[in-house]
Amino acid sequence: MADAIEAIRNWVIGGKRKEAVEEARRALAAGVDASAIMKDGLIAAMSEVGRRYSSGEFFLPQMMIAARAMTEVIPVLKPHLAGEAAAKRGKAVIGTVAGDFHDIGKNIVKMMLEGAGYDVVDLGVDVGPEKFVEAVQKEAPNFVLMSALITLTMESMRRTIDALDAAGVRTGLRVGVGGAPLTQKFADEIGADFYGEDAYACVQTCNRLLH
Ligand code: B12
Repeated sequence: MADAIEAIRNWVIGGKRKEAVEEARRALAAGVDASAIMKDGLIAAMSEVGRRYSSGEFFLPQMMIAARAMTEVIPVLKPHLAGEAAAKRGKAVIGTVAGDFHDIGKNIVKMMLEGAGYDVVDLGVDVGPEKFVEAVQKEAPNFVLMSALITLTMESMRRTIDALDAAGVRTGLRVGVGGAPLTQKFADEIGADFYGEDAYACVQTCNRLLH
């Protein structure tokens, strides 16, 4: 079981998408838990890729092919992660903030929320404050969820929260933030309602806040 997860992790790090997908299918068929593949296989692979990029062992093309391999394994896991499709719970608007094109984490959060019964309106990547405000006015969601992976783009979260406040749409709306460089401290500083370390924490917090 640990071997299968390690193999998936290594295929993803090496950008071998066909092998990663096949290994994931085999592991699932053998009864390996999909969330363990997600956490210890895929997410761990991306941490290692980030480490190698920082240390100069990897360059952008290697980071890109690893990301593509990860993106292809996710749909294989999806049916096994969705769990009990609960009755519709609430609505969330989600996006990666302005200046930032990383969307793997955001897509996982979206997938987990949908699996837990939420309607999720996905604004995509590079989403500016105005677009978040417009979406809130149009969709009347329970949650606005913002993702950022680059330290510099975290400031877009603050601008978006300020814009939501200025537009007077914050009542009854909970703003959640996440992404690898985020911290609870930063979330508090910018006036977010919550920070989530991972997609599981995000779903749990949304469930708690709705009740
Ligand atoms: C894959 C990757 C890429 C891919 C992105 C593919 C894609 N479609 O997303 C590619 C190769 C395209 C890329 C490009 C770039 N990247 Co990049 N990338 C990464 C890498 C290796 C992994 C990110 C990832 O997908 N992680 C896996 C996911 C699952 O984790 P996650 O996003 O954190 O999400 C989880 C949680 O954080 C949480 N979460 C996420 N969002 C939310 C939202 C809410 C509301 C909540 C509650 C929770 C939550 O739940 C998720 C699942 O559990 C990171 C390294 C790292 N360690 O993060 C660098 C990294 C983020 N990239 C970096 C850089 C510099 C870049 C580039 C600028 C490189 C360049 N020179 O062009 C460009 C950015 C262009 C842009 N403007 O966006 C730097 C950022 C440095 C910094 N301090 O700001 C990093 C840290 C690499 C490094 N070590 O230097 N990148």
